[in-house]
Amino acid sequence: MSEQKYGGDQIQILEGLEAVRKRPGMYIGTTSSRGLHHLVYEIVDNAVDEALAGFCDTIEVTINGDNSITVVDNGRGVPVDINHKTGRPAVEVVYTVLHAGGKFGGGGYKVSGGLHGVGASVVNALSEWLEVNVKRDGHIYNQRYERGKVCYDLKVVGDCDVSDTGTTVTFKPDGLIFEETLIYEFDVLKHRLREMAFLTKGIKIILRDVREGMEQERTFHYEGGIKEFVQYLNNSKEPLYSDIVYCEGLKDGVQVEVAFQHNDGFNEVVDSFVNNIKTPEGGMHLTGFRNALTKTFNDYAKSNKLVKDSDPSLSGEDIREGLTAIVSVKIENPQFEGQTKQKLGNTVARGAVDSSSALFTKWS
Ligand code: 0RA
Repeated sequence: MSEQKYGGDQIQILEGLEAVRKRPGMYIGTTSSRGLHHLVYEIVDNAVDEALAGFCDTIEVTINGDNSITVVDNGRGVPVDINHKTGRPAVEVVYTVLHAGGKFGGGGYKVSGGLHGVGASVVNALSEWLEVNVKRDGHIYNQRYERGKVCYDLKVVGDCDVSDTGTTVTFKPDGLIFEETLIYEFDVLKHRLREMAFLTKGIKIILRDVREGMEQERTFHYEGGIKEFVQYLNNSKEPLYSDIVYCEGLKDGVQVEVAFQHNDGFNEVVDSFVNNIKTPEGGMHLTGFRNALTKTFNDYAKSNKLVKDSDPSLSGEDIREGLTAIVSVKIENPQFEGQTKQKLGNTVARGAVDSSSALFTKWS
């Protein structure tokens, strides 16, 4: 274990991660199989943020033989320079300080869901061990942590081409925390990683299982983003028209994307996301979409004389019969610190509400 001498800052840091180990549920919801899988999404989220910032296009996720997970991205690499507030390398701060989100470099376009920057340290706290390798400036840097504690100072373990950059994180979830199971399920990861790829057009996410007898690999890459998501959801259905309707807009720092297509069935399948997180309870971003859709169809029908002015309006339910739609809202740089995920989600959703309703009203 660590030979390191800890100053005041370091002691505070360890207490921070100790809090995560004492009450893991507060940070990842549950320590069941669901929580175990959640760790992967947190690490992938950080790479997705790097992709949204425009610096990364490929993320590889591997389930290793010992049920540890490796996530590789080809972004800029987590910064390794000294963070002046703590006197430690930025990468160490990212993995060992609970509220390191969006603090380094600044100006990052961070919208992906999850714990917004604290995710990496939460995963570290809940892992028996975690190792990070950063390729940056022609060097390969490495550091290892055990149950959140630094094992040795960040060190250079090799060289690489200056153009070769990225971050590799390998972690083994802690059996002291995840008492139900430590076994990863390929299909569970597959489902969420595919969703992440649909929601982040252009990104390539590769999922690989190298456990003996379970070897398999899937690649998710959708240039059409949520348009392809709708196509996928309508795959086994009979669409009423061949084009998938798609629109996007940016207003007040909120990016809104909508894709939809009707099929000949009766069911309405409308999934909504805020910062890549599904919002099954809906919210005003969904209400805004529904109202806009109803108004647009009615206005079109009237102005093209498809219905008489004296006819009653088509109801929302009529218009949504057989509708498959994805509504995805992304909010830039929400400034949250040390808040629980639920509070964060609520605040994000509230922000989305105001801006996206206004936007939808304008479109319709
Ligand atoms: C440059 C600056 C910042 C982060 C990164 C690169 C970066 C972070 C991660 C995490 C996983 N992969 C990554 N690749 C690059 C700082 C940006 C900020 O803190 O807002």
